Parts: sequence; C-alpha cells; structure tokens
Amino acid sequence: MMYGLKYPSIKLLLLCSIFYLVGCSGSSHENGENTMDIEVHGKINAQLTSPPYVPDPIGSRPAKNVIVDMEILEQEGQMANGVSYIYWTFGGSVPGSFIRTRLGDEVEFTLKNHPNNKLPHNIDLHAVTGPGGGASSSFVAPGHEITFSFKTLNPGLYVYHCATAPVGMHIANGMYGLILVEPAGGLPKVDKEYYIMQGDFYTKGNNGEPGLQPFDMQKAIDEDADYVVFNGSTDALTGDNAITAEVGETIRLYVGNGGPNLASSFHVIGEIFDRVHVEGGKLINHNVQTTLIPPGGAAIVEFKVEAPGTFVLVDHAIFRAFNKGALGMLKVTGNENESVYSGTIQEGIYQPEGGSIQTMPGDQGAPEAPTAQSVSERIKLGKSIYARTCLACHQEEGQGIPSAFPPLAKSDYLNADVDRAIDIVLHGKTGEITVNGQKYNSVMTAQTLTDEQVANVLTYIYNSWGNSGVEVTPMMVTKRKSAH
Ligand code: HEC
Ligand SMILES: [Cu+2]
Repeated sequence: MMYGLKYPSIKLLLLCSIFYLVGCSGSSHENGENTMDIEVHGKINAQLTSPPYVPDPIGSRPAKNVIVDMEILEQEGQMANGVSYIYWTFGGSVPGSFIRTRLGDEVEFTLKNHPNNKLPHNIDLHAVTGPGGGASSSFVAPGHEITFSFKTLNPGLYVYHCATAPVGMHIANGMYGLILVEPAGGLPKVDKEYYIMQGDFYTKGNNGEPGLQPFDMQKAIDEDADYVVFNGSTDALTGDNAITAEVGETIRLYVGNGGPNLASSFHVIGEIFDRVHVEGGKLINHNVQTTLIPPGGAAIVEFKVEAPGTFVLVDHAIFRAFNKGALGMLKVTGNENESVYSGTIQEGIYQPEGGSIQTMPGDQGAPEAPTAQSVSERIKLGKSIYARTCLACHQEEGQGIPSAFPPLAKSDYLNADVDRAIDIVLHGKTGEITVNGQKYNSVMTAQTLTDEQVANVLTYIYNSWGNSGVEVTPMMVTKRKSAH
C-alpha cells in the first residue's frame, strides 16, 4: 500500500502498458482487426467427418453462416480384440465428428440426443467465447434437440466435450472431439491431413479381459487407466486402419487429447515434426521430437515423409503404447531414399506386446433373455442385466454416485414400494426424490427391457446389498404395464 502510494507514476505506467499489451494481442484481435466485426457472406452446411479423416480445407472462402448438425449416439463398440464397451459419442465415433470452420464464421449448432440414448448430454466447445463454451445452452435430453449459435473469434485447434454431470464419466466414455478454426485465407496447403485424438479408458476388467466391460468410476478417480488409445480403440490406427502417405508428401496431423486424465507425450517413431502449432495456437515450434498435449488440449503437427516404411505413433509414456494401446501406424509407400535412411524396414516391426490382446473364449453371444426357472436363476440372470443396463449409473455395489445417481444398496426408497420400482424401470423417473436422506433431482430414462428382464434385474437388486429380498415376477411387471 505504502509502496504504491510512494510511486504512483510507476504503477500507472505499469497499468497502462498492461492495457496496451492486452489491447494489441488480446484474444479477439487478429492482425489488428477485431474479429468480432468480420462479416459473414452466405450460408453453408458444415461437412463433418469421423476420424482419422478431416473435412476439406476452407481455403480462401469468406466467413459464412455454418450449419452444424451433430447427433449424440450411445453405442456399443470394440475397445480391443474381444473387449467391447458402451461408448457415448458425438456423431457415432470416438473422437466425435471433426468440425472445420474459419475465423469469423457464425456457427449455428444443433445438438440432437438420439431417442434410444439413456442420458442427457450437452457440449462445451473450447472454441466458443461464452458461458460454459456452449454447455449452458446445449443441455439436451434423449429424444430432443437444441440449437445455439456462436462466432469463432480465435483461430486455432480446439477440443470440444460433453460437460454433463458427472462430467468425468461423460468424457471417459468418449464424449470429445476437435473443432478447427482456420485463420483467414486458410492454413498452408499440405498433401495429407488426419485427425487423431488420445483418450484414457477405465474398465471393470483389467486390460484385455474379454467381454462387455462397464466403466469403472473408482479407477477413473484413481487415474488408473486400463486402456490409453488413439481414436477410441487399440486398433483404430493399426494394421488395415493405419493412416497412409507416399514418400515426399507433407502430412498435417490434428492431434487432440480428450483425457479425461492423462497428458499425451505425442511422438512418431522415426520422424521429426518440422512444425508444431504448440497447444493448437499460433506459436509455431520447429524440429520437435515429442510434443506434450494435455487433456482438453490439442496440437497441429506437420512433417514431410522422406522414406518409406511404417512409422509408429505413440504416447511416449511408453507403457501406454505397448501395454495399453496408445499406438497407431502411418504407412508410407514409395521408393527407398537411401540418403535419408538406408536399412531394412519391415512392416510390423513394432508389433506391440500388448497391442493385440490374447483372447480367451468368452461367454458372449449367449442367447438373449432366457427364462428363469427359479429365484436363484432369476437373480443370476438379473445380475448380468444389471451389469449391462444399470451399473454405469448405479455402480457395481449399487452404491450410486453422490448427488448424481441414487444408491440401490439398502435404498429405503426402493424397499418401500416394489410397484413403484417396477414403474421406474419401465417408464424412467424425473423429479426430486429422497433416497436414504439424500435428495436427488435428475433423469433416469426408461429402460427398454422385456418383462422377464425387468423382473430379473429387480429381483437381483432386491436380493443384493442388504435389500428386502423380495422376488419380482414377470407377471407383476405385466400387471404394472397394464395399470398405465
Ligand atoms: C443413465 C443413468 C441410469 C441408468 C442407466 C439407470 N438409472 Fe436408475 N436412476 C437414475 C437416476 C438419475 C435416478 C433418480 C431419478 C430422479 O432423480 O428422479 C434413478 C432412480 C432409480 C430408482 C429409484 C431410486 C432408488 O435409488 O431406489 C431405482 C429403483 C432405479 N433407478 C433402478 C434402476 C434399474 C433397475 C436400472 C437398470 C435396469 C437403472 N435404474 C438404470 C439413473 C439411472
Ligand atoms: Cu454426455
């Protein structure tokens, strides 16, 4: 205080120069122009692509009204050989559809939540200047759609992701992607462009354990990933899925990291990045071996391929590459260039020890919905329905997730009224309820199960975790259905 009073002029000078700096390099200014004032000319539908592909370059087109139509799909996919997972996706892929815009575009964004989905979702685009990056205007329930708009004020490569509670879980299930904002005039031309995004996954079973693997909340909290992968699965970029180029071509990789937890030490074995747009921004670094990409961050990586062979993309935190799946391939064809590299290059030289999982014959493919002949059989069948349908929200031991999903273990609410529980599974539930003294006000969507399955899963729940032990029969379920 005293110091400040003694040297008021210095303080003022400092303040002024700070304002000056902000004014000159502030976020919404590009080449002295206020990007907010860029006018749009006409309207186009955005071309959306799934990884590893990107839409066509924007080139010299003026800023436009860009219509983006994005559909959220919750769907089962393959994490690794013999291992499947229920992914939550923007556009049906992990990462979600690539969105390509230019500076000054006015994006009209429609987010559609498919009616078969179980959960509400939204989107936070890091390219958006506004509350929650769009998240606060885009919350959408299954079977609904919502439209909001924004203007792109800063060029760069940005992550988008779902920001619905529990946020970590939505991201961990694959709800992230990239949006590119090209500067006026576009990025310099290259021969090949690809879209790659790293993500870490947390499954009930350890890496390689076959079958449908549910999300594991505790492992996610502990940051103990079972899989660390590019583009959603261990083989999204290997073998026949490798990205390709020819000797002499220039490559641009748009690389993002969805996380949720782990930073990526992105490296291409046998290549040096000629140029890296550090953190996806304007700063360009040259001659980079490994670039660090934090969760919720991105980088643009450019290099020329001078020699043929298979170049392996890895997270150089190397156990992740060889044991958890963070490995991709760039296959370059063309003539040997012995002045660059003389040696024998064999395809598959870097076949990972852990990349292809040794599978045990699993018990998948069992016929759907067999009929229970006894209470113990009903409980057994109900347990597998629970693992598939309810566990993601209500958790392994029915403990729920505080302030998001109520517990089913020792639930006074559940045990008080069997018919009400049947109704909830049949029709879903919204509005405030109190379970074991805690208030919940969220959405459980209706579950598409047969009467037999509803009976089995509820009987399993009632006979687990200290609950009342009643049996729910398919007859009781059928009765409740006709009561409506
Ligand atoms: C997408 C997440 C989600 C899934 C999947 C889900 N639930 Fe729920 N469940 C909820 C939420 C959220 C509530 C609280 C709804 C509210 O606030 O009104 C709830 C409430 C309940 C309740 C009443 C409250 C309590 O704790 O006793 C029961 C019973 C229940 N669910 C059973 C099931 C069963 C059985 C399944 C699987 C067939 C299932 N749920 C699948 C999210 C889910
Ligand atoms: Cu979501």
